[in-house]
Amino acid sequence: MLAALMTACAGTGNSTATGSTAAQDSATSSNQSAIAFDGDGAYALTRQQCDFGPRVPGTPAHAQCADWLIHTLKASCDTVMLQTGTVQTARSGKLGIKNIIGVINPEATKRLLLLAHWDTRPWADNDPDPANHSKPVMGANDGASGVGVLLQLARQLKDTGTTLGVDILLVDAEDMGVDDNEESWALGTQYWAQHPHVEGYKPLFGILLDMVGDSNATFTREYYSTQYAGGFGDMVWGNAAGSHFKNVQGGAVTDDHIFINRAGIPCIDIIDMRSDSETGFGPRWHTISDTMDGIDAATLGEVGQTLLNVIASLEQ
Ligand code: 1BN
Ligand code: ZN
Repeated sequence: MLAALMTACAGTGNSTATGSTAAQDSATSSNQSAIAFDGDGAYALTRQQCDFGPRVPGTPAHAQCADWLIHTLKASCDTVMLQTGTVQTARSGKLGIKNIIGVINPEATKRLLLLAHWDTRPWADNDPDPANHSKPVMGANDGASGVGVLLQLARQLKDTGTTLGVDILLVDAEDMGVDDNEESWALGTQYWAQHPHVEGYKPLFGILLDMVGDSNATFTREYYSTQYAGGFGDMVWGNAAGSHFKNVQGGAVTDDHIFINRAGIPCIDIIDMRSDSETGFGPRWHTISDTMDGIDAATLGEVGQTLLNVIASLEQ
């Protein structure tokens, strides 16, 4: 089921951004946008999600946060859609999911897909204390951070206007997976890939944000992103804003972008991976410590600024 919920507030004109190149798949030069991304705004939007509590699918906090996400996107996007569906989880049977899509400039043929998962993991099964393994993760970083950046970005694009078509896809049920079962992850994205919100949907490429808020984040080049969409990765890292971005090859992760790529849309993952940790991620990953205490507005700011730079580059 797909419902167009609201039409409001078209883009208001040309961006004030300046930049150098416009190549879609091979540009590596930096393109500093004239628009400054507001990391504090993204921080506040990340906190607002956490204020609902863990957003575990099927819980009241999840339903309340969905309503808030739709409401918040409506203020910035031309159209907001709610996609509902049913998926099969590895551990807890069938599950109703909600994917939320904010569309900016629906008439534009040149489009960019930006996505993040908004659900949180039901089990903090990487917590150092086994007594916490059945507790839910707050998901300040793993969930809310990527969404916070995208909500703030949409807000700023509404203010400045853009000629680019931008689709913000907030996917559900990314984090219900189990070890050694790739298909048990990214259930909302797998559903969307089978039922895209627009028939024949074909953006230039996609950018997934996952765990983009930690003060010690390192954004290296994720393996599958390079395999499927390396040229777009060159472009994004060529526009990267700040020291958390490292233009070196990093590890591989089973994340939403895999299923977007399999659907024929090149997609990269901006994700905080740590080569020096056993899990491959930061110490708060899938623990009860993934709270706002670990979130840094400056890191969110670098990621948002990078997206604004990419958008300015594509507008040329
Ligand atoms: C990312 C954040 N992921 C889950 N939370 C994806 C993932 C899947 C990471 C399998 C490790 C293993
Ligand atoms: Zn997770």
